[in-house]
Amino acid sequence: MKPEDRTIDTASQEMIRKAEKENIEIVWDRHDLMQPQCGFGQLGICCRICSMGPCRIDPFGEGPQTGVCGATADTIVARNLARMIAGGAAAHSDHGRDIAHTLLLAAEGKAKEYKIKDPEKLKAIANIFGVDIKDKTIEKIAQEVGEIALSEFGKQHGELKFVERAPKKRLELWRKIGVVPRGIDREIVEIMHRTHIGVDNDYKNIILHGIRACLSDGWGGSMVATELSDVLFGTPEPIRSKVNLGVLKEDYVNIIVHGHEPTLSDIIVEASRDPELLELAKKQGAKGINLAGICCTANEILMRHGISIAGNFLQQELAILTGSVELMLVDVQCIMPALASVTSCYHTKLITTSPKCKFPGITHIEFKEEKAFDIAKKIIKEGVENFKNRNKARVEIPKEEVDLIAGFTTENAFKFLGGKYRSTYKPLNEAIINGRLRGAAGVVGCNNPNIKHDSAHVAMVKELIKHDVLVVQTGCSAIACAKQGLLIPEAAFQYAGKGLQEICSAVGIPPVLHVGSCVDNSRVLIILSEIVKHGGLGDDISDLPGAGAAPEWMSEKAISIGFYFVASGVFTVFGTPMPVQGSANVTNYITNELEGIIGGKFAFEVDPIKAAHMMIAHIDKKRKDLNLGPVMYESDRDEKEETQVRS
Ligand code: SF4
Ligand code: MSK
Repeated sequence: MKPEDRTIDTASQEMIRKAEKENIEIVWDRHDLMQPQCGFGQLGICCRICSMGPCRIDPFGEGPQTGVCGATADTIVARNLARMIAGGAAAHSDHGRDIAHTLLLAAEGKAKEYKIKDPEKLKAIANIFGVDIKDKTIEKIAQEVGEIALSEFGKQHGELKFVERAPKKRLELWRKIGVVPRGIDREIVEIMHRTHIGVDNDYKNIILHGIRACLSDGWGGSMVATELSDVLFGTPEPIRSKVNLGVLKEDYVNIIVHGHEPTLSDIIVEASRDPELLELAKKQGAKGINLAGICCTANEILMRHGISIAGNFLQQELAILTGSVELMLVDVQCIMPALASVTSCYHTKLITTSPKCKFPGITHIEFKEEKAFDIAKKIIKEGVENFKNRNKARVEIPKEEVDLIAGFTTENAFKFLGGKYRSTYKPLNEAIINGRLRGAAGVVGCNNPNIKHDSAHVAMVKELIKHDVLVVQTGCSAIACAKQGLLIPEAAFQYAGKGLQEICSAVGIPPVLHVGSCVDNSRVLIILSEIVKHGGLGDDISDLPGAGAAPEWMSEKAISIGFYFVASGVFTVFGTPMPVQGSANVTNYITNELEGIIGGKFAFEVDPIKAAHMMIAHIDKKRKDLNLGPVMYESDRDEKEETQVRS
């Protein structure tokens, strides 16, 4: 397959060619070698939960229709799906737990490099948690908030505290159907119990518990991660930066952070500016230290410090292939095991930093909050000293680097729509009500070599904004669209419908708003709740003219995110289908019946334009249900499209 068929990103195409030339195996080669991929796995009908198996159901109805224990395709598919939710919710939530732990250490003075950067947000969370802040120091409040946040993970009874932020009607519905999470860890453990051999055999019952667990991610673990990160590292504000492999610099020491957690990377930013290290870099013949990121660690330090992004998930090996990276340090999640072999083809040092993520034979410098700055400096020093080992003849850095604006949040995103001085969702609601905006959509998630890299994100988002749908993004999807220039205000003139264009030009925002990393999908839940709260668009999230999508998803975290959006009332389209189609009942349940139960449902559609139109149709239906008038300028667009077709 040609590089142009692998990715739409020209910088990535260049590096794929380099990999071919240098005979270095990368993700697309391994994906080719894996063909044909296991059909039983794709349909979700293989089970290896106990050692009477592994079992598999014959999808053609000719062979076995149950496992050795008698489990049907419905049970097997639902169990596998629930375990994927558990994996995703666990990853996000463990991230949240670590941030809460850091907050506590900072409050107790045990992690001196961390300060409370947003005391106002801390107080707001204290209020939600029921902490009396009167006459208390910020540190004392932080300590109490940290303790409560940590206790949310092990809580056995009651309800998670953040569910109170959902619209009243939504919370009542969750209570009625018994899916309000009690404790974050509890719901994840219960998935593992229910899906053990011989426990829950009712696919609907299994999925409903999956919903309880994913809500403990979105309205629990992920929300703890986002909110407490804002408290510790500062709530982002809109900020300009650059994206794509061209951000790597030929004459600088290039250091890449990759993974998800901001705890170390935030300190790495500070350490990379340390005069002693900069001096050392100069002594090595470099002009300085250039920090860039991959995946969501990148999004975290982009949002708060404007650090450039080298690329998204499928570019992690390609960054190494530039031959210009002295050091890649990784924390947790989405870190390909293949990095060990790709870095071994260059001078690049790979360093793991989390006790949860090690590679055989790879240097591990364990991160400890108590000594954060010293450890960050030690890691950067390794990179700086490695500059002399760079083989200049093998350096090839693509020129692509594109401007973007990131740093939108629940607090600031719509302040802009209301003018600079008002932090209110009213103008946004009014724009939807008067039809200048059709609605809003969240387009999030990963890359996946099953789909041409970045193509689905970009095509879908362009189609949505063309139809006056304001798009909010997180994760690798935001990076994909940033690389194509969609995250700058000027993009509105080129790609957006006239209504969205008017709004973007009036307030100077891009038509596509970057709201952060994977855990920051929790910001979207709060944005949706705020829109409901401000009125005029129904009284539940499921009433809103909105939709969600993960067009190139690949991780279990994406499944958990998808489920918590559906469980919050959002119609959500996934690109490649989830591995459920081996059970017609489970497929029908999550893509159809669930809507009658919880107000949201899934659809699977690989074609991003068709998927965008499914979202637009859903938004239009919600507009109609709300008795909203027509979308402004719709007839102009129809005319323009007709003219384009005629010419
Ligand atoms: Fe087979 Fe049942 Fe064991 Fe799964 S739990 S491996 S279906 S016997
Ligand atoms: S990093 S989970 S590939 S979005 Fe958050 Fe990207 Fe998906 Fe990882």
